[in-house]
Amino acid sequence: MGFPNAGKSTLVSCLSAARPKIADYPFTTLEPQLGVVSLDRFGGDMLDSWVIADIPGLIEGAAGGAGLGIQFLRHVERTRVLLHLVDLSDPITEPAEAVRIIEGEVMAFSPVLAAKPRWLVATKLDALQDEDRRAAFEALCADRGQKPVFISGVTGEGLRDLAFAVNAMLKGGPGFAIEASEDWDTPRPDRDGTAGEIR
Ligand SMILES: Nc1nc2c(ncn2[C@@H]2O[C@H](COP(=O)(O)OP(=O)(O)O)[C@@H](O)[C@H]2O)c(=O)[nH]1
Ligand SMILES: [Mg+2]
Repeated sequence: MGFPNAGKSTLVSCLSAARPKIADYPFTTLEPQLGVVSLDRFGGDMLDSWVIADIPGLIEGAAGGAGLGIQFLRHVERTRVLLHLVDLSDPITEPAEAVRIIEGEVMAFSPVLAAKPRWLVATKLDALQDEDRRAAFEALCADRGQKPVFISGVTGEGLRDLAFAVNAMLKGGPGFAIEASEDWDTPRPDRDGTAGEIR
């Protein structure tokens, strides 16, 4: 999930054989598209695979019916983890703002979705202009106990790690959650092994 143009369909096309329409204008994706992500593609085991769903972009006001994306959110209520894509090359919207808007819509729309593990994924790393964006994204991730994930559909950077981490998480591993701290006084959202769970 993410804003229109965040790179969602590109990610699906890089990870799977699905070929959703990709274009430099909002709302290219009009209906959810599914793809099978086989780790085979990244040098992993042929038998390890998971399904990714591409959904239309969300915009501010989506929970109230603006745009298209919200109609499809109910289709993703069966997913185990939400990948929230944040376009790091966006010169206008800061990562924190982009995340705040999308999360607000998801929470307003569905407590079921809001309770799911969500991982932030920074996209278009190849087109990053402003290093402050990278630092801001890293800070956001740190706040949530998540390792920062950076990808590029152009260079392919980060795609293999993402494919493996989702696969591992679906098998009960921590995914991108930062390891439980040794400090037992500090409650961690990932203690029970469901990891990636975000406050
Ligand atoms: N430079 C760069 N452009 C990208 C990347 N991923 C997507 N884009 C471009 O961003 C635009 C929107 O991509 P798309 O995947 O359709 O976004 P969606 O609306 O979130 O599905 C298209 O012009 C893509 O070619 C990336 O990793 N790097
Ligand atoms: Mg799309």
